Amino acid sequence: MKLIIQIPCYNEEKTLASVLKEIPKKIEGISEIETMIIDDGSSDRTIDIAKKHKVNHIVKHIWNKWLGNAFRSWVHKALKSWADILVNTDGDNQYPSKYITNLVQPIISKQADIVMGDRQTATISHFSPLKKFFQWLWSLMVRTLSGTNVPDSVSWFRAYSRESLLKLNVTSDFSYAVDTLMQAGSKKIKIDHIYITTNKPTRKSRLFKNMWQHMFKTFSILIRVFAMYHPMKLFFSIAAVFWILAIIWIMRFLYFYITIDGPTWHIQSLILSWTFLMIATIFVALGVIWDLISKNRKLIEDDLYLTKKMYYKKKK
Ligand SMILES: Nc1nc2c(ncn2[C@@H]2O[C@H](COP(=O)(O)OP(=O)(O)OP(=O)(O)O)[C@@H](O)[C@H]2O)c(=O)[nH]1
Ligand SMILES: [Mg+2]
Repeated sequence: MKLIIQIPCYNEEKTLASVLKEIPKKIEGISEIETMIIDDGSSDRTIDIAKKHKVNHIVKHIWNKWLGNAFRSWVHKALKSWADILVNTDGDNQYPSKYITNLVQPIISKQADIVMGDRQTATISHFSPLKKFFQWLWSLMVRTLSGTNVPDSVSWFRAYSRESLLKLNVTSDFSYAVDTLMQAGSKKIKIDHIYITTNKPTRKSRLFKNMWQHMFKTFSILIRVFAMYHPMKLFFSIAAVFWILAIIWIMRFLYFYITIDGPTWHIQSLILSWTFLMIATIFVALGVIWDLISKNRKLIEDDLYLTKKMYYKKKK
């Protein structure tokens, strides 16, 4: 079995060497271990450091294309290089590389197709209580919407089987963290997790300026991907809210109509109720249309899976 350990790099000259040095040289059940970096338009010496440490695959984006696009590049390279397992870790040395050995075990033993490193965020001393709360809330939301049981949904420390890489089609540009989990849930790709600890922070996040930006960007991806795979659930839930509002206002109108005023007054309630009903109908229609589009997407993805299987097949 061949394992490729991939490190996305955006100006990581200071920490890349320490990540590379700690990567395990041998893992039971793995016959080959190779390393890969995706340099996403770095302006520092990231590439020189990678070359100095004999990284096997160096992919260079000449300008910064963000992590979602980088994901597509490294999956393509890994599949082309016959990787059976792909591991992702961070270039800032956030995740101790010693855990890679445990991370790949469920894939080697065919117990799972994706394995996540659970940082146990509630125990991280440098996280503020607010950050811990939001990390917990966020993971709960991702778990609920994706139908998975991942405890730490934004952990970048992950292992993927070749099969899962063939099935995942990331379309978000900014990040792949949520996209991959939502797809794994709806495509019934088995996810497992192991407990890990993290190293002390070496710098601030390059991906997000602050927690709010993180929440906003990833939430918009979450909703879009959820709509892609579960359009009926999303649009019918929104329609239900407007149905309830319509019912409340029509009841108000009827109450006054029957008990007090007769037909002349409270006509505004009737108009409001009618408006809510029309909005609800629009959302139902959107749900049906989006559902048809999503069915087509499923067929296209099935086709893509077979095409990728042929394209990335080992030549004898
Ligand atoms: N391809 C690519 N990688 C990036 C980009 N920005 C950051 N990275 C890399 O993605 C990994 C995660 O970025 P970090 O800045 O550590 O962000 P984070 O891990 O979410 O934040 P912390 O938890 O604070 O470390 C690192 O290896 C970065 O070098 C980018 O624009 N493109
Ligand atoms: Mg990091």
